[in-house]
Order: sequence, then structure tokens, then C-alpha cells
Amino acid sequence: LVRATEDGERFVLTDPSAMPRAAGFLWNRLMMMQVNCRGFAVARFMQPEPARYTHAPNLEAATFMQPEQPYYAHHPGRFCYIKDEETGAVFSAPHEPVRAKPDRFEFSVGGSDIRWTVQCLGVRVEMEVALAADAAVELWRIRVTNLSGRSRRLGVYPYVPIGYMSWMNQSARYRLDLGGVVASSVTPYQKVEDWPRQRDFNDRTCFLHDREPVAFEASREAFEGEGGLHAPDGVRQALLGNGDALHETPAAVLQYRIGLAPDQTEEYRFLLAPARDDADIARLRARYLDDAGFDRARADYAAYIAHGRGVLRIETPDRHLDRFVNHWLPRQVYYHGDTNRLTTDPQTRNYLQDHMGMSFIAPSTARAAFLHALSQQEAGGAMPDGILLAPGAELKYINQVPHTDHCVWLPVCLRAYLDETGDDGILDAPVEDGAGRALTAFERICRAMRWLLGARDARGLSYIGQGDWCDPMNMVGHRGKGVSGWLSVAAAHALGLWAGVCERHGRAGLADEFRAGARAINQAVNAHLWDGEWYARGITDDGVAFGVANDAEGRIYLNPQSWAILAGTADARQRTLMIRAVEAQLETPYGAMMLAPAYTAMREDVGRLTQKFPGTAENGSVYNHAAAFYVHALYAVGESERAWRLLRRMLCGPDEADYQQRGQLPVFIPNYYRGAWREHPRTAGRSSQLFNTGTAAWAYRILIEDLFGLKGCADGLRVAPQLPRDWQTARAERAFRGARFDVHYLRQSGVASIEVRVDGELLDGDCIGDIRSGRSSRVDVRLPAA
Ligand code: CEZ
Repeated sequence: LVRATEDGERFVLTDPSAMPRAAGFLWNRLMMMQVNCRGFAVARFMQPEPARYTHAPNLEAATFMQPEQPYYAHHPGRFCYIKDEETGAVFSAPHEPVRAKPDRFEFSVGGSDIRWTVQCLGVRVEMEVALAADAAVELWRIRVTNLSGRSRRLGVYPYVPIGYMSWMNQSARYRLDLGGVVASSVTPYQKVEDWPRQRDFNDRTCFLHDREPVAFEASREAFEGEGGLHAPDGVRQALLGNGDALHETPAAVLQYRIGLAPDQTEEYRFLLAPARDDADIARLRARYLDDAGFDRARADYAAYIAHGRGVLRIETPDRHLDRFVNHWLPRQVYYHGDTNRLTTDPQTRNYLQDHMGMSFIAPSTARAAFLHALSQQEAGGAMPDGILLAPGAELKYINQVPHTDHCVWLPVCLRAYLDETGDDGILDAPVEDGAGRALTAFERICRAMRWLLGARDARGLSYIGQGDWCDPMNMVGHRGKGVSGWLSVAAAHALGLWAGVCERHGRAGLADEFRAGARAINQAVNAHLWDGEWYARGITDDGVAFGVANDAEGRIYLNPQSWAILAGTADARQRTLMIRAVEAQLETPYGAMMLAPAYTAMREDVGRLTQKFPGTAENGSVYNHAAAFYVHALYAVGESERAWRLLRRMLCGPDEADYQQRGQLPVFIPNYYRGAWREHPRTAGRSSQLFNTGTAAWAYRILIEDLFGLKGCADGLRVAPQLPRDWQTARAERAFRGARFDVHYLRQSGVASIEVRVDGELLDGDCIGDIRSGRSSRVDVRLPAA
């Protein structure tokens, strides 16, 4: 069903129906596109807010990227109908809209392009899409080959539903001068003050060809006629109607009529893009559609994606893991860090964690992002809910709801950056805020830590406001009293981490202050939130502890346990109990659920999360971001086998049954897999297909620092692997501060504790010092036999 190419650079799905939502994604800084095996596509570009250039057939809401995106016949997509001119038989590639059973099917996702091969009626159609590196442009290639051994006469009809563009003004027509279908619209608005903002919008969508068609159609209804999308009138009749769309739903359909000798191939190139005006469209054509331009753009895009290679190449007994870690995981980390998920106001916690990941891919980008975030710190030390990235950007959606956890992520993420880069200079960088006040980054984070210490109740627990890491936990503390158990332990952990940085920065007094704060929080948490076998998730405005053994639903939450381990809140006995409780109540074959049992009804003292469908998103899915925290915590206390087991479950496949259940290709980690494993086994494990997730950064960090144990520290590179017990050997190539380490791991009987040799010489301790940029070293790591 799914196979990897030898090098792991592509994954190929060979059936369009077994995992119908399986998709790949491409992006550049200006756009992203997720396209599935059947040809449905979701694409957005920045102008500067995310906008669409292919639309649903009806009025769409503007929203953030959604998990479990629904698809339906008229969903935006990129298709090509093929008609046998002799028999009238029709199929379409990739699979929609006709859904004819193919004789052969391949959906092949690569790092910088996505391809399909579809064989039907003795004809092979190959479709391929890539993006431009630095413009919102889709570059398509379609090849049609006659495999039937006899001469054929075929109709070829590329079809892009442009969809409902606007209730004010939408139209489309074929433009011979520009070489394609151009749809025009006016982004709807009502306020006068919006007009100047959108005067320069790219309100056109153009579908340009390199070869002139015999006919075309620009109106979706005229194309579809009475036959519907499965057998559109436009394709059934001899020639398309050469029609336009006059405030009718636009579509771009072109018709080619070809005769193919046996084995003969015809090739076409197309460009699909949002555009501003005729001149803009003419420029796109000139730049991309000729042979040289098209090939150059493809090469530039491949080069852009290759910047996201990351710092780790592995060879382990688990080939599937190798492929994912070597090709796909750093790519996903890079996507987040280079695009900020294509928003102009990323949630502060997301922004910081995405750049924690970017510390391993492009550290200078991460550095700039940390400083940029700090420049938006509020006067009292709090961090805002979102970080504004573009002039005129506004806080939207969830960022209009006050959350109290944002300060926590500063030390957590900066610590990873400092360890990776050794760039302690960032601490002294001056950061001016909106009011023109300049403080160093170090001073700002100290303020953030004091803010966390201050935002606590009389018991010493952290107020939750209308949410913490968990966005929709909006009613625990909206009246101003409720506290978060997770945030309390997370604050303790953040304070502890920051105390370490203070020490490293020669500020022992501050280190003591923050350590004392962390201790006080830990004591408060143990006094008020320990529930006998695990920690409660919080205490509501009415003083009710929840996430406790007495709760029939939402009895145990994962996050407070994970971070209590990280913060050292829990002693060894508590840890054992918690880990056992998590295993019994939260672990599933697809990873660890975020809470259980999932809520089935609104709890007004917890909030909106309890209204989500049981087992989806924050209501008890395998929320991989939360699962990653737990894995990281397990490694922190040497629970390596358990950590490995749960880490590995984040990755789909390679068993066929697992692929079918999750429905996703192993080219990214999704934000969640369905949970409610006991209640809804039919859907448990199903992927959300959403590749926006803090999981990517954490999983990459965990692999580098915890599993392979190649973590930076003030003095150099610390070698402290926690490899799975059944790996006898492994190899890792680690790029670190400009140096390269070729690390060979070997389990050997007679070895009592980890031994590290650098270029043959036994290391005293576990830290490789004197890192020199440009130097390569061989590192041999001997591990005790299992
Ligand atoms: O958004 C994520 C946030 O981007 O949810 C996480 C949170 O930590 C991330 O910062 C956990 O709540 O508002 C909602 O109900 C949404 O479900 C969001 O919580 C969620 C979406 O998956 C965004 O893609």
C-alpha cells in the first residue's frame, strides 16, 4: 500500500481509496499547499494575511488551518480529465472527480514535489507539482502516454475549480494574450477603511499554459452541465464551449486533442497562481513558463527545501525511523520556523517553540525570532498572546483570548537555542519594546519569570485565566480565581531552567531567587494538587479540583504529569505511581492520549474543550505535542524504553494495518491521532492530517538530545544516549556548531557504563569540549549490553 523509495526521499501510496485523505504538503515563505492523493487541494498565500486563490463553491469562513479537513466533490483541487475520443470513455487524474478504478496508481510525495501516476484505459497520466521558491506560484507538469500498443485519439482536459471567489464581483475568461484562463474578483468588504488595505490585493487567479488549447471553458456550471463532475457535459461534447463566467462561479478548463502513436508521450506545463493584474500575469508567464524558467524554478525550489536538512543523519536497525528523521522531520521543523505557519500573528507559545526547532535548522532565524518576541513583551513582564509579524497585523482568533502560559516558553525554548549554539551573547542583546524601553534579553526574561511568580493565588498556584497551553480550557478560571496545575509545574520548570542560565551568566543571586520560586511552586502543587496517584489538572473558580480520580470524565491529564517530572515536583514514589497511571489510562497503540476518559458533555467549569468530539483534539486525542512533552520527561528521568515506545508511535507505519487506521503517510507528524481508544475504537488512531504542530520541534529535539544523546552544553557536546535496548548498533552524523561528528554506537558486554572515545581517545566524562568549526571527528560510544 505504501512504500518508501530506497533513500527514503519519497513515500509512494499505491491505492487512491485505501487512505483517501493521505496528503503531502509544499510551502514557501509566501504560500503553502496541501494536496491529497485524490487531487483535492488546500492552498493559501499571504497578502499579507492568508488568502485563497482557489475556493470552495460557496461562501467560506476565514479560519486557521483546521484538522480533519473535509473533502467533497466540488472541493478545490487540481485535476485532469482524459477522454478516449473513439469510445467516449472518460477517467480523471489523480482520481477525482470521475473516480474510475485505475489499473495502476501512484501518489508519490517528495520533499520538493508531489507526483501522481495514474493508468487507465491504456493511457498513463503523470502529474507533478512544485512551487516557486519565492513567489506564490504552483508549477504543474502533466504527461500523457499511450500504453495501449495501438494509435489513440485522446482529449486531455486540465481542470481547476476556482470556486466562489466573491459575493461582490467574480468573473473569468480565457485570455489569448496572456495564455490561459484568468479569473478576477473583488475581495468582499463593507468598511471604507478596508479599501486602502485591499486595493493592492492579488484578487485574480490565473491558470496559464505553455501550449495553446483547442478550446476552453471558464464557467464551472457550463462545464459541468447536467452530467455533473463525474461526467461533465464539457467533456462529453466534442469541444468545450469557449465560455466565460460573468459573476458566475469560475473554473479553468482547457482542452487538448491529441493523436498518440504507441508509447508516444505529450507533455504540458501549467502555472496556477494568484495575481494582481495583467502585467503581473505576463511577468509570471515570462518568468516561469518557458523551458529554462520552469526548470530553474524547480531547481531553486529544491534548493530552498534543502536548506532544511537539519543536523542529524541516522542509521539504525529501524529503517523507517531513519527515513523519517533524515528527510521528513527536519523538513517539518523547517516549515514551521521559516513560515511561522503562515500567519501574521502566531500564538506566542507556537512562535517560540517553532523557533526552538529552528535552532537546529537555521539558528540565526531562531535568534532573530526570540528577540522579536521579546520586543513585544508587556511593561509588566507578561508576554502577549500572539507575536505580530507584519505591519498592520492584528491579534486574531485564539489570540484574542487571554492565556497565561506564554512566559513559560521563553526559558524552555531559549535554553535549547543556547545549548545548540553556545550563543550566550543573545542574553546581552538589547531589546527595545514598543514603548521604546531598552532592556537586554536577559533582563526581559528575568521580568517574565517574575511575572510568572506573581501571577499566582494565595496557595501559590498559577492562575489560568481563559487558558494555558490548552487553548480551549477557557472556563476553569475566567472569573479570575481558577488555577492551572500544568501551568504551575511548567512555571516551576521554567524557573529552574532559567536559574541554570542565570548561573551560567554569572548571576548567582538571581539563580537563587528563581530556584526558591520554583521550590515554592512545587511545594504548593504537592500540597494542593497531588491526588494520590497523579496530579490534578487544576482547581476551578469554585474551588473544585479536576483531573482527579473522582472525575468520571477527564479523570487524568497527561500534561501535569509530564511537567511535574521535568520540574522535579514529583519524588521517585510519585513518579512511579504517575507513570503507572498514565500507562493504564492514557497509553494506546497510537501514542499517549492527552486526557481520559474523554468528555461527553460540556463541563462549564472546565470549558470549550469538553465540547469537542470525544477523542478529537484537546478532548482526549493522542495530541502529539502533549505526548512529546511526556516522552521528553521520561527521557529526563531515564525511562528510556517507555519513552522510545511512545516516541515511535508518533510515526505512522510501516505496517499496512497501521497505515490504514491512521490514514496518513509518514511524511509529517500530525497534531493528533484520534483518541477515545476504548469508547471509539473504529476511529482511534485516525490522523488529523494537520501538519501544523509544536510536535515537530519537540520530536526533533528529543531525537537529537535525548535518544541519540548529542546535546550541546556550555562547554561543548554532551554525549549521553538513551538508545532502545534492542539496538545493538547505531550511527549518527551530527552537525554541531560548524563541526561534524560521526558517531558510532555499539552495545558490548563487559561495558559497565557509557564510554566515549573521540578519534580513538577515551573521553574523561561525557562532554566533548573544544568544538572547532570545520573539523570532523569520529566518536565511538560503547554502551552496556542490554
Ligand atoms: O491550536 C493549538 C495551538 O496552536 O492547540 C494547542 C496549543 O498549545 C497550540 O498553541 C493545544 O490547545 O482553539 C482551538 O480549540 C484549537 O483546537 C486550537 O487549540 C489548536 C488547533 O489545533 C490549531 O491548529
